[in-house]
Amino acid sequence: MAATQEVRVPDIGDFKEVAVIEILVKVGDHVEPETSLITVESDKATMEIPSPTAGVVREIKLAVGDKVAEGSLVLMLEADVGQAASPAAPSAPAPAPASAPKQSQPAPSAPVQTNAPPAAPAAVTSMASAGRPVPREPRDALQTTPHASPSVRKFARELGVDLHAVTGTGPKGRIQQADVQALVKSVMSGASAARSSAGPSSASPFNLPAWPEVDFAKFGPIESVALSRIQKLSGPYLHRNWVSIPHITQFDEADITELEAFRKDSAGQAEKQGLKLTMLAFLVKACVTALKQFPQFNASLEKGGENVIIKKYFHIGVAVDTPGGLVVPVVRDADRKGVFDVAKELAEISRLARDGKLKAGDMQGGTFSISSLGGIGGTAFTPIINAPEVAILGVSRSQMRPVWNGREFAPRLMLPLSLSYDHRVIDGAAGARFTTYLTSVLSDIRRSLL
Ligand code: CAO
Repeated sequence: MAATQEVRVPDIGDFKEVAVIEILVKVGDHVEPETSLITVESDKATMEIPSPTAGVVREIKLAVGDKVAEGSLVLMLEADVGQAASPAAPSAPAPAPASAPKQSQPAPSAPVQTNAPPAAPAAVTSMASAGRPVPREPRDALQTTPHASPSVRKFARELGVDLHAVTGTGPKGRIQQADVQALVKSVMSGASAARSSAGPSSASPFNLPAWPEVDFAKFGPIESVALSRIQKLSGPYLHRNWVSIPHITQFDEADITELEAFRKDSAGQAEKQGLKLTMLAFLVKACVTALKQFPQFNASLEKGGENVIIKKYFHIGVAVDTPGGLVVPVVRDADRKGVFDVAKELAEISRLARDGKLKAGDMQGGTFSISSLGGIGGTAFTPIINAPEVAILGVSRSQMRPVWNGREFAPRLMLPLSLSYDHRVIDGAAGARFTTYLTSVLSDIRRSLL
């Protein structure tokens, strides 16, 4: 007849009293050697206590929340016939004998045999030798390690669920099996995809935690305002570009003291032609000069990512802020236009954009974009690349600043530039060379003639 044996907490190292946080089996369950029976947790770690042998759970001797130590009775197990019919368990918890394998020793792959040395306190020794407690990550690591028992981890692993994506509803935010199931269910029902397109939440495709659903009205008065039509249309594309392009942003400053003086000198002449000669027109021309020098910035990555398509035309997109949202009309063949023509065209496309009269074709075919916030303010920002382009120049507000010229500080008008580029196509060194060259062109616009 099968023997019922006590299963006790084995040697768990230095821990004197640890809390039972999970009971992983129930009466009647058949367990195998190494099956996890309970999970215990100290201040520093959680670990699972495995079964020493195969058998049927007859009685569970503790409850969640109980404090246990080495030797505490876990449950009564009716060992399978031919399995570990160990000698009677000690009546009181006993320390594992010196000969019993310790936590630091590797656990044997096979369960303890029935001919275990009679001197060994059966349950404890069996437990310690059949399967040492499996420590989990230290609690210190919980910032980056999800808080879950080994069995839940195993469950998540089997389903291919990254526990970082799961919100734990257990005590201290511990992830429970039901939480893993809930995430799988929401992904399968498409809820995550919906969340992903509704906001920057996205449990999919990055397995991020679900976007918090907060009842803001609980904290104060609120008003819900619909996004504009343009925001709704462009949001998913901005999101796609932001998450799928490895952006690097290179910052630099151009000394535009002379250029600004030239612009002001030419303003009268431009006015006679009925146009406003803006810094932006010069920036478009300077960028074309730099793009000719660095063709990989006037390019697109071919689908499949094997080739880069270098474009031999220069269509510069310009971000325009409109009451309805951001649009990016394109100045075509900017290399073939003089700065006055570019200024005229910029004024025209900005007006059309603000009046909502741009046609779809006006916003297509761009090879490089400029986003200028210089008229508003700021010192730098990180523009999002306008795919399938591979780079975009952000322009912030110029400022007169003291600049050391080798002999003294001189007042110079400095223009901050923020170049974001696709690191799959452009190396960091090329990014820095591009902005260095661009700033030299802006500092001495005669370079654009070379
Ligand atoms: N530094 C200092 N002053 C600047 C400047 C700069 N970099 N750029 C423009 N200014 C000045 C202009 O000289 C002008 O001054 P005056 O009125 O005294 O002549 C004033 O700021 C306003 O300029 P503007 O904005 O009307 O004209 P612009 O040519 O600089 O820009 C446009 C045109 C269409 C780019 C701009 O109106 C715009 O919409 N910018 C926003 C783009 C945007 O939203 N980008 C964000 C993308 S990321 O979400």
